[in-house]
Amino acid sequence: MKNKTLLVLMSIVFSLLLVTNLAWSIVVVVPGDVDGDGDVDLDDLIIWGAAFGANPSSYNWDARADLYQDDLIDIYDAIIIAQNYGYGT
Ligand SMILES: [Ca+2]
Ligand SMILES: [Ca+2]
Repeated sequence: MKNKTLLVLMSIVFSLLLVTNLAWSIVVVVPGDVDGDGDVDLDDLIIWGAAFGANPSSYNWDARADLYQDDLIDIYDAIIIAQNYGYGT
């Protein structure tokens, strides 16, 4: 009985780890996917545009749009979107 409970608990933990890793992989595999919905389209470009010129202290800062990860939302982030535009649509 004790072993069965342990086995069930281990299965739950393993399943959670698997789901977490899959979710993380999706974010990593689609560069330019600002809103994290699995594609790179106009919605991503709109979020980038709303944050354009922002740094972390700006009112319109959106870390999701900082694809180049240099604490500035600029053309380099847009290039990543442009390079992958249409992916998954
Ligand atoms: Ca997207
Ligand atoms: Ca950036």
